Amino acid sequence: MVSVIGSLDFGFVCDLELGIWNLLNMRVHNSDIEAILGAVADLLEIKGDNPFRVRAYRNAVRTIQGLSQSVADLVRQGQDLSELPGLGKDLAGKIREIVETGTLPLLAEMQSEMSAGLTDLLKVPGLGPKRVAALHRELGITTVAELARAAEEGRVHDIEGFGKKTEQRILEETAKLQQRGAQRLGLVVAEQIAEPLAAYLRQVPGVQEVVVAGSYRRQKETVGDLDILAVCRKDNPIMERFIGYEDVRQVVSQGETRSTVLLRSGFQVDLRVVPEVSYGAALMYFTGSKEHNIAIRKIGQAKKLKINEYGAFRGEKRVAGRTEEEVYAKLGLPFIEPELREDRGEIEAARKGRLPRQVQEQGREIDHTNKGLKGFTVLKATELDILEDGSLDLPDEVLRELDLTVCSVHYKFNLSLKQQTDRILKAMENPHFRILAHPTGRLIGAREPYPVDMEEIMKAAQRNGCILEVNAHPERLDLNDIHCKMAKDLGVKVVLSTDAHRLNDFDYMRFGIGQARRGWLEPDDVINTRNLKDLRKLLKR
Ligand code: DGT
Ligand code: CA
Ligand code: CA
Repeated sequence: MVSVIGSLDFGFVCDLELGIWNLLNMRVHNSDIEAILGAVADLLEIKGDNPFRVRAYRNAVRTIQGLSQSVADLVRQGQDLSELPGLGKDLAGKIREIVETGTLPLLAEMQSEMSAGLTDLLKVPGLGPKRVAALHRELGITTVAELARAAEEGRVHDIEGFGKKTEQRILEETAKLQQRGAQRLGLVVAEQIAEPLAAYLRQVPGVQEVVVAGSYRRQKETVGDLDILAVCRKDNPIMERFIGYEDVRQVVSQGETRSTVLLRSGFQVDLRVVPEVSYGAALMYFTGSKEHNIAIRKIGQAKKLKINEYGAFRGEKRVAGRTEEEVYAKLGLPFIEPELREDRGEIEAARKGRLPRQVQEQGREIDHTNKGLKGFTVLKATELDILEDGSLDLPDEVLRELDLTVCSVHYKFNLSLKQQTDRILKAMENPHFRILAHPTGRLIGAREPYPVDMEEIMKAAQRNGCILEVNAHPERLDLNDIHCKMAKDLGVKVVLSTDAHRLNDFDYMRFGIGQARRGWLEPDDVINTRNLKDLRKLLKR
């Protein structure tokens, strides 16, 4: 196991917080960098600058488009960008500047010198930089709208090299361009926008859950807009925080439970706030697809159930809505994975128990991978919700195939101490229960731990051979130091885990180690220290 000696000094902690703040709030996406470099190339070309210089910028854009990683992450990791194909020292420095400041002074200079709308003119099919330059010089045109008007008024065909045919084409193409409006985003860019925004919203105090629904959750190949769902009370400040997000350019509409904004890129994001009782129904509704929803509602009608984003209703009475599983179950269906929800036969398959077995599929893939690995083994694991009644949210026949389960309370934090404790104790009786994740559910500075009798839980863990997590994420640190000590005293083993949602998060391990050391734990108390054979023994119940 890694051991950490000494402590972090204050300056470092501050830097780190700034770093996280940057990451969440002012992230520069690859698409931003591409847009800036592309705009420079366009303007240089319109100006008639050195063609080699123009090409260098175009090549840089292509290089970034081909990256699967975020350039901002690479810079943060200290990677020398000039090692990337097609990037010289000069361009690498400019990209760094964009990552660090969000802008490029060179572009601003050129724009003030030339006019920003000129780059949009290049989007008109048939117009290259030379023609754009001529339109600008002869007619002072700087935007697509101005060009459309000039073509309408017949002022374009007189310019040398244009003619009536070209003018007619410009008229048609500018009309199309103005209609088409915003573009759909690919999954990589959508993810670069969605995940930091969701993480930012999760930090708002009192927010229990934030999910990006819509076509993004269905993993459709392109995404028209983001549909974010948050669970919290109506009086929560989340809407204020949403419209205050650094990347927001324009607030299209703002309400108590629903707001829409445009980001700097012009991309639209909808946020809806729903109460816990409607969470599953709302998630289903806003995940879509629309076609799937319509088919689902029809099945509901046949069973005299009204299904909408607030729940499944029999008459006035809400009979389901808290989880998606619950709503599907009311319709006599098993849970249908979001990726399948396109009304392409998935409902029929669900009814007949013929949905693709995606958990098992992954298991087979892991078996296959392990055959090709030496000295390294991938374990099969999953995180499970502990439902309100203490059951786990996957059936036993799936759980049986796994090496490891991580079980956690993700909703209904407001039960009484006895109810919450009983819920977890009941879950631990399931023979497939292995690890209790972030056992108190606290988010430091944002959410209090839910009331729970930790001593009872630990005693049950000891009896049943369950393991407690020390979640190393700096917002959680759960178990905390005092609870680590308690686990040791009661003979309960712990596991350190980072709750990593991205590669860099693995570095959080050091904070978990810090808490474990503060709780007097030794290597023997922590199952991460075991070799595979001993680990497997510990994971058996
Ligand atoms: P997109 O944004 O074009 O990539 O696709 P979606 O599926 O994210 O669609 P969007 O953003 O218009 O709406 C989000 C979800 O809301 C959609 O998947 C299903 C639901 N929804 C929207 N409009 C309707 C509707 O008219 N009827 C029903 N049943 N559901 C709708
Ligand atoms: Ca959408
Ligand atoms: Ca939408």
